[in-house]
Amino acid sequence: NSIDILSRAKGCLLGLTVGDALGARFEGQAAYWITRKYKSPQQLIDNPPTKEIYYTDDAQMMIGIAEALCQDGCIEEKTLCQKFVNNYVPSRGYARGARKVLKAMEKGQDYRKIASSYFKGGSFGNGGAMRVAPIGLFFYQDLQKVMENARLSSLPTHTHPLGIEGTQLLAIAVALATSMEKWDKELFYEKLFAHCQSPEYRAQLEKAQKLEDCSELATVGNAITALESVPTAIASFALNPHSFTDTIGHSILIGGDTDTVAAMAGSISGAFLGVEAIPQNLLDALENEGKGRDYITELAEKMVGK
Ligand code: 8NA
Ligand code: MG
Ligand code: MG
Ligand code: MG
Repeated sequence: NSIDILSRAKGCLLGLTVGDALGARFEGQAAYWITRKYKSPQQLIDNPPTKEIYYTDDAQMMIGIAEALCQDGCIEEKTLCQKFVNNYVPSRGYARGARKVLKAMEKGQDYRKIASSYFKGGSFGNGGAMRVAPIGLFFYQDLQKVMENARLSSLPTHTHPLGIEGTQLLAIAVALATSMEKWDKELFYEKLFAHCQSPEYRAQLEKAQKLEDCSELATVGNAITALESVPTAIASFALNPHSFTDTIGHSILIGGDTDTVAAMAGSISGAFLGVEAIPQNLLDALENEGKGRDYITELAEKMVGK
């Protein structure tokens, strides 16, 4: 029952988008409030809080990366920034550093300078990682290319080493999920550790690997920083490798940066399980006008040459 690459590509991009769109309804809330109403992932996925769900900056910037890859076959900074700017709609919800950098890009100013100085040492927010999935998908057969293109995709906005490394690790997780036929937890983490550079991420991945139950997921973090969200998304997938519902559901039930953790986890899960694993009611609820469900589906087809 091997899953073909087209289904994985759609699963990856749409998995990210529905994770973002459902998670966005809960962004910034405490787990306590969310779990008062939703007792399980299944309950949450079966009863989305609104009839339609709309994606945020996470999927909007992912679309830019996918478009840039379709155009150039690799990450060219100029193309990528053009795509980010063309797609930029502030009302989708961008963090403050990201807004500054995108504004500078839009005006043709030195965005690199702003990106590296707005926060000391550059941003280590999860904005590089939240959008990177298409790179893991596109280069899944060559992990060196995944690392290099993920780094390049981070640099226009996220220049802090912890921001870049989080972006690379999420891309590697997507690439591994895309190529995996059978779930192998040991191999999955082994390959992630092989691409890990800092003691900070090593410690976080060790914590993630040791988790035995989703009730402990929040201990890895649910924050807006890459270090406290990328390993969480990876863990949510690795704890629920056979269920898209449980992967994004648990990512949301822990509260905090729910749209982003669910987007990242959803992209990994969708790449492993294929689009058929995404609950139909969520796909039906996803916005479809403009660059919505159908457009993202076409992007996935283009990315794998179908
Ligand atoms: P970013 O680069 O502004 O970083 C996000 C946040 O991380 C910053 O606002 C800071 O609080 C913190 N941060 C990053 N680097 C540093 C540093 N060197 N020193 C101190 N603090 C730092 O933006 P981003 O693109 O990384 O953010 C991604 C997040 O923004 C995602 O959660 C995404 O969903 C979105 N977001 C949107 C809203 C909204 O308005 N709806 C709210 C939160 C997050
Ligand atoms: Mg968002
Ligand atoms: Mg289930
Ligand atoms: Mg977020």
